[in-house]
Amino acid sequence: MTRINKLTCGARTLDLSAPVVMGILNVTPDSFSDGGRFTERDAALRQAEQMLADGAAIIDVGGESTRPGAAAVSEQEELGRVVPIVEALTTELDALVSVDTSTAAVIRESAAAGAGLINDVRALRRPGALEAAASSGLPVCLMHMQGEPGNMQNNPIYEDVTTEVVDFLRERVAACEAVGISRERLLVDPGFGFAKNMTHNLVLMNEMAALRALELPVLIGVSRKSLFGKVLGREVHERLPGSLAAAVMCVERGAMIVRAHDVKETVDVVRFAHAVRMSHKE
Ligand code: 9MG
Repeated sequence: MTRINKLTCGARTLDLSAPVVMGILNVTPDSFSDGGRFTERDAALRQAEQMLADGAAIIDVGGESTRPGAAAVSEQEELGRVVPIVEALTTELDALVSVDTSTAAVIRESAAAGAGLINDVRALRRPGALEAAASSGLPVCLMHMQGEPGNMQNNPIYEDVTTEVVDFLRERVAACEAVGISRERLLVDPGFGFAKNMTHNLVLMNEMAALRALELPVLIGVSRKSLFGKVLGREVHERLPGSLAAAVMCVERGAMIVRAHDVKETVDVVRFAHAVRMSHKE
């Protein structure tokens, strides 16, 4: 199997010779304490600066909440939230920015503003998204999800969750290749917490090494997810230990990018898990 060690992300390069952490920067109205675009921009810059100092290799900017039941956002609103922040992070912090979006116009305008990666929880299934991603020239992370964030937790059903996730991702990789997005530009993500109950998430995590069959870098997101509420009975603010344990298990099973809120702690556990994986008898 050929391992991809470097990803060209627009003007920047992402080194994937060891696993890295992607810091989460939500720019939804409830993400910062007070309103007003100037304050939001400033707060976003400060938060991103801290995540970079803590060791994040990528900052993932999202303007549409993907939580179950979250309100839909218009294209104009998403553009207004995301694009100025992408521009600020790339020009003022020289950051490698990924954009968490499914919207064709946001993909296009974020790429023009300097984004380096598209992170799509809908795996480019919205109208125009495949074509927008193709013409952006950027790498794309394709995530597995059944349904939409609004209805995805309404009794998701799988016969074999891992096989179905791998088959879905294989089909989306083929759809990308059909519009000219080469495999060198693709990453895959099993979509923990998206249309999966507690057992689906646990089984998928245990069997995650099956994604290696796709021969593409794997990104995962587990940070503070409701899985830790279900398995451990923890509230959102108490989920760091569970999130770190899951990050380690995913790196052991081959994940190369870990999406996280708590960057400093996640960088440490990812580095340690990688050191163990790479160790050999002298
Ligand atoms: C935006 N977003 C929220 N959770 C995510 C996850 O698990 N993976 C990816 N790629 N994006 C996510």
